[in-house]
This record gives sequence, C-alpha cells and structure tokens, in this order.
Amino acid sequence: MAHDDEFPYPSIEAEAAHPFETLDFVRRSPDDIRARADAFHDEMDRRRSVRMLSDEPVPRSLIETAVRTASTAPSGAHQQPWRFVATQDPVIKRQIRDAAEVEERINYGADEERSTARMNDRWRDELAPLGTDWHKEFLEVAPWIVVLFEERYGIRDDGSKRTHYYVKESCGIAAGMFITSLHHMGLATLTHTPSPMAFLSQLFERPANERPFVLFPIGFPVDGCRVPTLRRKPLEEVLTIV
Ligand code: IYR
Repeated sequence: MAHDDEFPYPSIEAEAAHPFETLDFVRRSPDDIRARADAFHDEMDRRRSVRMLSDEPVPRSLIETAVRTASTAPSGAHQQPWRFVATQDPVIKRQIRDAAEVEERINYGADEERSTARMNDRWRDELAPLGTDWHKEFLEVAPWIVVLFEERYGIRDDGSKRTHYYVKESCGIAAGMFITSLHHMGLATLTHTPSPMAFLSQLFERPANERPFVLFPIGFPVDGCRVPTLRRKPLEEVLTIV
C-alpha cells in the first residue's frame, strides 16, 4: 500500500525531534530469498534442546556474541528490558544445580519429605516422552550457564522507576534470538526454567527490578548425544491463511 498521502513518512517534525537514518536493508533477488529461506529452515530444523552437554570449554567471546545478537531483538518502546548474567564459575554452577534439584525433586514427587508432587500426573505424562526427571547434571557440567533476567521496570538515573512495556514478549523474542544465534554458531543449549527460580536472583545478587526469565546451559553435545524423537507440527497445524 502506498502512503503518498502522508509522504514523507515519518513527518519532518518527527525527524526533527528524533534522529532518523536510512535503513541498511539488503534487497535480494527472488531466487536468493528463496534459497536463503530454505537453507535457514534446514539449519533451524536441526536445532534440538540438548541436555547431554559436555564439559568442553567454550570461549567467552562466543557467549558475548550470542548476547549481542539476542540484544538486537525488538522490544517495547525499544527499552531492551533484559539482562543476561553469565557464569562459568564451577562453585556457582554447583550451587545452581543443587538449588534447582531441590525444587525439581519436589516438582517430580521425588522428595521423601513431601507426599505430593507439584506437577500433577497429567503434566508428568506430557513430559514422559522427553525423558526429563529431577536430575539436572547439565547445570554443573556445561561450561557456561546464562540466565536471562527480565527487567520488570527500569530505574532512571535519579532512582525513579520507569515503566517497561511488553516485557515478556520482548524477553521471549530475545531468548529465541539467543538460542538461534547459539545454534547457528555451532553450540548447543536448552531453555531451562527450574521452577520456582527465584533462587537465581539471590545467587546472582540481582536487583529487585529483575526477575529470572529463562536459564540456558550452553556447551557442546557429548559424543553420541541422544535426544528424544520428536515430531514437529506440519505447516497445516501451525499456519492458517485466511
Ligand atoms: N522444570 C522441570 C519440568 C519441565 C517442564 C516442562 I513444561 C518441560 O518442557 C521440561 C521440563 C524440569 O526441568 O525438569
């Protein structure tokens, strides 16, 4: 749709109030677009959540680049309401594993002190094909753990609170771009949400405006890594064109 009526868009007034610049957009040929679309789909279709991670080291600069890529995500009012906290400290990783396993024991009903599991039978049935249980060895073995914290509100220089918009959506998109970046560079990860995960705020001494959103153990898969056989929904089940 042409917007001749309102051209130039945005208005001269808006441009005067805030700087604009010419979009750095690569216009490709239809063949090139088709080929890139297919190649990228093939690559992403090979991404799997990996729990069998090795202890092989991963350079810090790769983690930094993945966070840079994630941080290109769109966000409400461009507030970028995320903070990635990364560690390869074995003591902290051990503490994360211990704390997560305490919670997961309760979730899965493996805690002898408690008669009922937090997860009901139906939930545990849904998880059975994934082969998960309360053991979270990957939290200690993986060379890196990155926790994405959502900034529920911002803090201005004068200490006052700044409302953040669409925090979950923004962080969800950033998380997706983070795992895409890791997969594209040749690393493996898992989106892990130990439940509850408030312990991560204490452990990393995060301020009150931040809340843990998702945790990523990152590394290389072990040799001979096994993953559950999954079926991805075919297009007709995930796309409706009206
Ligand atoms: N947090 C638990 C349970 C769990 C829940 C869902 I939904 C999953 O897709 C996978 C696991 C755990 O990490 O085991």
